[in-house]
Amino acid sequence: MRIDVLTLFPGMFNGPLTESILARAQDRKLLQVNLHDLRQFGTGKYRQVDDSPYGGGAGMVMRPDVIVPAIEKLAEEKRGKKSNKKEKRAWRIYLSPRGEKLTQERVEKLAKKDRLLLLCGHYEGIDQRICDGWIDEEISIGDYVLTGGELPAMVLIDAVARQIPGVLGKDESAAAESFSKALDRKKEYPHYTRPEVFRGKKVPPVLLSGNHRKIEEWRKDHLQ
Ligand code: 4GT
Repeated sequence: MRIDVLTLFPGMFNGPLTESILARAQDRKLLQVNLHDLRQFGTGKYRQVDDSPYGGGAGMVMRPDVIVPAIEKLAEEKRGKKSNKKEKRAWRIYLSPRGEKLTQERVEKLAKKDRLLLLCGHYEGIDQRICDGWIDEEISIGDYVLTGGELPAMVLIDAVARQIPGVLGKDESAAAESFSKALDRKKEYPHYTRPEVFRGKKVPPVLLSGNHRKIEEWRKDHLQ
């Protein structure tokens, strides 16, 4: 899958994208994330991307004449540089607290797309005309307000990437499967690992017994 991100702060993505499973997914070409600095599309000497709101009020609003050409440049259908294969248009998402809630169901739908374009807002947000004409879906990661759409975009990338076949290793997939079944029931059994005794607190003995039927039973009885 190819994901293009439009943001004023591309540097924010480096942590999450360069560690662990997301780094490995990119190395293996299962996931390609392209970060684009919105500042490059800014207007005038100072590459301005935002302006004060019509009608007055606090804060700044990101300008449509900056954002829309950027979306058009990145999301359009085009022929690949090397092959002649036509790339499909990207599914364009604006991360916003007013969007539809990001659920596992929505994540699984998004994971089936070939390309995503994620637009991250800052300040007071973006001019409404951008949403009305050039965005396919507005998504929120929860009912709280953040300083920008970057963290929500990273959450979305992480959740979608782990649905791409091959991104999780065999053990990770097995663990993930039991976790997502547990998520369906909104329940999970308690997990324990070494050491057997930690500051006087023991691991439940049944888990050390090797009796898989009993372990299964214990786990069923301790869903929380
Ligand atoms: C929260 C969310 C989000 C923000 C969320 C535009 C300016 C939006 C700041 C941005 N806050 N974006 N996507 N809950 N803030 O998903």
